[in-house]
Amino acid sequence: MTPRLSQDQFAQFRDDGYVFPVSILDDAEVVDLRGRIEAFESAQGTPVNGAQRNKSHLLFKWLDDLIRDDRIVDVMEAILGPNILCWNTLFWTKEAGSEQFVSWHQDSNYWGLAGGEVVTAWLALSEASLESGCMRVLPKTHLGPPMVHEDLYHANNMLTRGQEITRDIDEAQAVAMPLKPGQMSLHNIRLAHASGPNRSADRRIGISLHYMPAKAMQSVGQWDSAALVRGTDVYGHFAHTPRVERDMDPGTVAFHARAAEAVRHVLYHGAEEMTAKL
Ligand SMILES: O=C(O)CCC(=O)C(=O)O
Repeated sequence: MTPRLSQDQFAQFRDDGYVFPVSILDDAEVVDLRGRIEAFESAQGTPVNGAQRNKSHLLFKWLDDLIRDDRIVDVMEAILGPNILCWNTLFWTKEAGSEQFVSWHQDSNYWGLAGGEVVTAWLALSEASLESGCMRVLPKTHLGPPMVHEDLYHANNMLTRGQEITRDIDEAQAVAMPLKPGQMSLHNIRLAHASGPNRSADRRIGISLHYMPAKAMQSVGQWDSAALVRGTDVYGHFAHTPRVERDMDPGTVAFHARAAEAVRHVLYHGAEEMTAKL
C-alpha cells in the first residue's frame, strides 16, 4: 500500500497541527456523492440543515461507508493507532454568495473529548478556495494553552454559539487550506481555525469526519456514540453507531435523533442559549 501521507507530511501534522491537501476521492466519486446530497436536498426542499448536519453518517449510507473508507482510515491509523472510532460527521455547506463564516476557534473547547488525540478530516465535495471560504489555520496553536473564547452568537457564524477567540489571533500567521473537490485536510482538535464567506458562484460543500482512538472519553455528556471504524474497542466509552443499510433507514434515523441530540448538548454545554444551527 502506498501511504497517502509522506513522512514529512506526518511530521508537519505533528509539529504544525495540520496537513493538506490529501487526495482521497476521484472526480467520478465526487460527482456521485454531490449528486446524492443534492438529490436528497431537492426531495426535501431544503439544504441539509439543523440536526441533519450532525452525526450525518446515521442518515446516509454513503457517509457511513465513507467514514470507514481505507483511504481515510489508513491515514488515521498511522496517526491514532489501530483501534479507531469516528465520533462525528458534520456538514459544512456555504451557499454561493453566502455571508456565512466560521470564527476562529479551537474544537477542543467544545467537544468534551478527553483521553486521546482527536483528528478532523475535512473533505471537500466542491471547490474550497479562498474565494469560496476555505478553512484557515494558525499553525502550532495546538501545542499552546487553550485560547480564550467568547460566545458572540453572530447570525452568520456557522458555529453553534458563535464562539470566537477574541484575543491573540495574529492573522499574518494564518495559513489557508484550499482544497480541490475530493481532497481532504487534517487538523488537530486543538488547532485554531476559521473560514470566511463564500464569494464564489458555487456552493462550498465540505464534510468533517472526526476520528479518535478507542480509549478516548466523553467528559461532558452522560451518553455519547461513535462508529468503530477499525480494530477493537475494549473500553466501551461510546455506544457504537449501527451500520446503515440504506439512506434514511427508520432504525438508524431513530438512533440519529438520540445521538445528534447528545452531541448538541455537549456542544452547547455552559452556553447561555441553544440556537437552531445544530
Ligand atoms: O467548514 C469550515 O469552514 C469550518 C469547519 C470547522 O470548523 C471544522 O471542521 O472544525
